[in-house]
Amino acid sequence: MVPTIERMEVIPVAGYDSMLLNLAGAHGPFFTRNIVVLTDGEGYVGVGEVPGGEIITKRLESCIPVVEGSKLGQYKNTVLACQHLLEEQMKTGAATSVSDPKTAHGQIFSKVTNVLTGVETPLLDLLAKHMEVPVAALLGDGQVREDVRFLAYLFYVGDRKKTDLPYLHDDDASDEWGRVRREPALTPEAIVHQAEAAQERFGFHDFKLKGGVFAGAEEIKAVRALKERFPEARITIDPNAGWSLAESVELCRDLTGILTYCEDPCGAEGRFSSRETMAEFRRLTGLPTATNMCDTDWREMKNAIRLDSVSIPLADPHFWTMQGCVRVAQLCDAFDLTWGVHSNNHFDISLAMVANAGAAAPGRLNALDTHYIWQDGQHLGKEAPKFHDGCLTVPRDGVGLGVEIDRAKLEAAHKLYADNNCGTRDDAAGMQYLIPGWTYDPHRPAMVR
Ligand code: GKR
Ligand code: MG
Repeated sequence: MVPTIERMEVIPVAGYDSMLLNLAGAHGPFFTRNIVVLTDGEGYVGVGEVPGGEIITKRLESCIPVVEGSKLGQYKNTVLACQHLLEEQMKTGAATSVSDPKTAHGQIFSKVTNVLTGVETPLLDLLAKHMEVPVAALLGDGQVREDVRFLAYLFYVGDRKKTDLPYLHDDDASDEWGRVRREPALTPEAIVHQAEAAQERFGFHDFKLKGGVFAGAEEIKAVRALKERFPEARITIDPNAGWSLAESVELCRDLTGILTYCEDPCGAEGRFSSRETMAEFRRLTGLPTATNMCDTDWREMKNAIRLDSVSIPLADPHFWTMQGCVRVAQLCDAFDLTWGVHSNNHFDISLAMVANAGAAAPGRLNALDTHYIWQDGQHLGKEAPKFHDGCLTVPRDGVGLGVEIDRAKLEAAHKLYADNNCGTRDDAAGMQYLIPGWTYDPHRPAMVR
């Protein structure tokens, strides 16, 4: 007998974050996510995690009547029915009072796929549990690896003591990473120290520095310092398209052998699209490019490929869906591109989603992005994820996503969300403590005012 989905719960949650700096400002003390829990008629539970914010919560809730009562074996048709419903809502503005606001980074904040991933993932988790296989075995052409490599995502960190916001501190004395991730990091030396501490705890071999904070030349000093300290590492910087094409070329043209690739150095300029400027950057510097900004759906992908703009599409399952991001990996494999993954702050469920997608992604992989190191210790599952040598393992004999939800932790994360009235991410608010009256400018590093 094929089980039926009896209950769909949509639970907005929050976790603690450090004062991480980026082009859009400073992360606040809390990050938010939406967790979806499905329970079927046999008592099996499937989970999924997608970006936070009320719009996504409401759109997920609007899918409940479609999902509840559906047969698990029909999961693809259930996702399809939700897609039709959501596309209709997008047209009419239903299930939300705001229509598609853009984030400061220019990526669409609430895509249909953000919500669909929230339906698709727990269905896949349930199905995999019934079939006694890992979710990776149900994706693409099946599981191709067990060890999935991640990178250390380094950030400049603001001084929380300059705010009266409830940032977490002194919460983890277990090692240097526990301490360093809550302290200000505003120099190349501090970034190298962060990298050392992250490597010691997690074993990473690759590093990504979030740029767009200080003047480009200053950030390139940090990149050079990282390469000097870790000569074997693959190193990248991501200013979220905050540099002009001319500036990006000026900053990066002599960095072959230092910068392995460059993520979103520049964006649209006047008559030229970001896919055009990225292609010019590639040609003029000889450096591979990665993006989570100009190649985020199939239409953008089609144009990025025709223009040869992107070497490493960062196909985050949260905006491509689980099946969709593996489809991107298959395309990368066939088209001599390198598959990677974009991230935002997240809990362990998203980490497991990315690991399972990575385990099913054929071909050459870039070490995958994750913010999880900033959240390590705040897992919602019964067991904490364990990195070894910079990798997470998705065992071939594992079951489902590999996260057994801890109801007490989930409830506490929801309480944190509700008690602090957490809404949509607003990095300008934190930044205004550091620079009074600060406003976002997509073409100027956050600290350059
Ligand atoms: O967490 O500040 C951040 C990042 O800047 C994030 O918002 C980006 O979406 O990590 C992302 C990226 O690679 O651009
Ligand atoms: Mg990026």
